[in-house]
Parts: sequence; structure tokens; C-alpha cells
Amino acid sequence: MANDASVVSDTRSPAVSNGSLADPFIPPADSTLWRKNFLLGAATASYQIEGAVNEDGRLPSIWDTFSATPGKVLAGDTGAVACDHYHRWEADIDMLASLGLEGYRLSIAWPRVMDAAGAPNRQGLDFYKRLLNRLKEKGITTFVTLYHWDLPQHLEDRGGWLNRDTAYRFTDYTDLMSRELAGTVDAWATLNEPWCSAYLGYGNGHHAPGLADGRFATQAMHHLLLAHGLAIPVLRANDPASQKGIVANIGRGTPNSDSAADQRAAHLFEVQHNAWILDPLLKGAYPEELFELWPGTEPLILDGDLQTISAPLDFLGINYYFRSNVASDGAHGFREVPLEGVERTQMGWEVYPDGLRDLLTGFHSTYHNLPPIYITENGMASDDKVIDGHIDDTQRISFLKRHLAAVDQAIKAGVDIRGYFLWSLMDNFEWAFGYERRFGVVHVDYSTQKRTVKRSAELVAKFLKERKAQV
Ligand code: IFM
Repeated sequence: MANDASVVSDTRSPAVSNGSLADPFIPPADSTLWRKNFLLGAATASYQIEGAVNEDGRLPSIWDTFSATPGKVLAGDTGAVACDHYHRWEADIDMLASLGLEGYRLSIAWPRVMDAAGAPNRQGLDFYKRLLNRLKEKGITTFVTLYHWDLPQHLEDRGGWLNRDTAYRFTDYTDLMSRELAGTVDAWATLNEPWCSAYLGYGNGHHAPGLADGRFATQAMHHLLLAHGLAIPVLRANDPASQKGIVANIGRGTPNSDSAADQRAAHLFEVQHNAWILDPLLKGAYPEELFELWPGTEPLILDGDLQTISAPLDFLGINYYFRSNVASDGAHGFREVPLEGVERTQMGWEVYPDGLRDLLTGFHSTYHNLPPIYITENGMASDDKVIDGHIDDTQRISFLKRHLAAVDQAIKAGVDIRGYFLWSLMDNFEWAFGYERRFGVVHVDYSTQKRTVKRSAELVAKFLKERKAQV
């Protein structure tokens, strides 16, 4: 695999950086990552770690239903137990704090905190209050996502994100959460990755609720973005001191050749992955090319919707993982052409840090009102094994170092990037791939729930300790 050799030799190199022995992670002395106000944290999501799906009045979510459906999730895995974080949250927060991580991005399970009539579920709410209070006691900056894909099943039964009413139910949920949790949340994100909810959930059926129709995808996206836009003023009214934003996954598409057709294909790939979300949020309009790519899929949009959706944001969360090499499909669209001989992760995703830098600098020039950015997810899956009590996740160390270098380059090119969250704090339920794919900087043994800190987390902790000690 590309770069492995350099990573191995790096770990043994006694070169000097910042006055200390170099390690394979530490950023160079001139990196902006040494600035103490650049937030470094880790992220998780409710369904992926909590478990306890039937406890304290939690209602079923679309992911309980989907993962219980044979053939939908690898090995028939479900989030029923996951990392058992619902019971182990105190130890997990202690672990986060002991690594010196400064920020924690978590999500709230909507079906845990509200009943089907919209009344609060106090037991579920108390769980998040305890968690957030403890994080505050530890001095950890809290980023809370309201929707990371676990829609209450009773709302899906009424059409889910295809039903405009779900956007208004989301507003009620946002109102409840921001009244109850005000003061413990530093930054609220309305949605995580609406592209995945809309396209994977309603467009190709790879995610819950498992529907597959292009028209569903665009309509679901519109209602998701509407839910976001309706929620922003509610958050502003209930919790004025916090930051408000949304989290988008972004994709880099590069052309397979210099031909005009392939260049256009790469452009269309990015329209479909990025502009579909960012244009309505930041320009108040969907990109017309989207509907040239997917003719006949224009959603039903009511007067004023796009104005609601483009409400000003305090921050934009960006999740980045890989690039796709694309060529023209010979008609009006694109097709992916996987490159041979490139470095890939356990997911099969190409490792391509330049894509992160190029997308960030590109957004900076495309959107004149681009808000401050947090990288709210970045990381990789690897088949990590505990050997003599240790996990040497060499590829992840190199991956993180190179992606952080890309962030540094984007900052130096003028993009306002304020922080970075590792995906993920610990191995967890990777959606349709179940527990096989391990994204954590902490290993989880699912048979015992034992957590083991991987070498990547040790090196991040070492860097944070050094940065803190600097005058
Ligand atoms: O695990 C997911 C996360 O829930 C959303 N962003 C991508 C991650 C890795 O696939």
C-alpha cells in the first residue's frame, strides 16, 4: 500500500520537530494546528454507540427497523447494544478527557427524548443532560447534532422525509431540545449529512428507510433542508449564546482524463455531492444542473422555502473521507472509474488528502458568504487487531497527519477553519457495514465492551499535551 514504507521509517526517525523527538503524527513547527484556538476533538453518533434501544421509553427508529430486516446490514448486525455507551458514558467521557481531546461531537437520538405525541421523555432527556453536564465539568467543547439519521419510526410510518410535516415535527423536537439543553451546548448542528439521509435512504435504498427512487431523494432532501432552515431561528431564540450550523459530507470528483467530457463529468459529480446541499444553503437555490443530471426529479418547493433554508449560519460542518475518479457516461452524466494501485482503507475508499484542501479552497472562492468551517468528521476504517494489549494503527496515523496537513494548507490559503473532529472516538456500528469496519481511535471489543486506546489516539494526545504546554 502506498506510503506505508514512509510511515514505518518515520516512526523510527529521530529528527527534531518543535523541540521534541519527531513522531509519525506531530505537525511541523509552522503548522497552524499548533494554534491553541484550533479545536481538536472526536465525534460519535447516537445510534452508532448508545445501544439500549428498548430502555427508558426510547421508541424505535428507522435504523432499528432497517437493521432488523434480513440482508440490509452486513452479518445481520444491529445497534441494539453497539458500544453500550448508554450505560458506559461516564467511563467513555473520562477516556475522552484523558486523551486531552478538547471537543466532543455527539448526536441526540430523537426517539429517546420525545414520545409519539411530541411530549418530552424525561428519562431520555436526563441521559443527555448528565452527559453534557459532565462534558462541561471536564472543560470539553460540545457540538451536538440533532439528527444523525435515527428518525423515529412512527414518523417514517407517516412518510418520513417525504412528508413535509416531518420538517415541522423536527422544529418541535429542536424547540424541546434547545430549551432543555441550553447552556450545555457550545454548537448545535441541525442535520448530519443530509446527502446520505436523502440519497442513500430514499434514492438508492442502501440506508434506512431503504427506499429507492430519484424523485424521493430530491423531495426528501428538500424537506431535510427545510427542517434545518426552520430549526435555525428556534435555536437562536432558545439558546442565543451557542453557534448554529449544519454538517455536510462532501465529495471530491476528479476527471479520468483531460477530455472535456470527463472534466464535465467530474464537475457534475461535485454538483450532485456538494452543490445539491451547499447551493440552497448558501445561495438560496438548487443547482439547475442537478435536474439535468436527474431529469424529472424537481421537488415540490413552496414559496419562501429557499429563503428559510438559506438562513445565515454561524458555522458549516464538513465531513470528508475520499475522492472518486469519474468519467463521462457517454450521455449526460458520470460514472466512477476506480483507480488501480492507489492507497485505500478498509472501506475501499481512496486516501486522498488533497481533495479536502481543494474542496475547501474551492468553496472559499465559490461562496462569498461561506461561514467559518469545522471539519466535523475525518478518519478511516482499518481492520485493527489488539496484539499484546496494543493496537498499532499505522495507516490511520499517517491518514490523520496527511489530512490535517491538508487542513493547514487550506487555512494558509485563506479558508476560515476553526477545528477538526476525528471520526470516530471509538469503533462503532458502521451502518450497512455493521461492526466489521473499525473507524475508532479507540478499539472496542464487542464481546466484553473493553476499550483499548489505539496508537493513533496516543499520538494525538501527545500532540495536544505538547501544544498545551507551549508558551
Ligand atoms: O460512520 C459514518 C458517520 O455516521 C457519518 N459520516 C461517515 C461515517 C463513516 O462512514
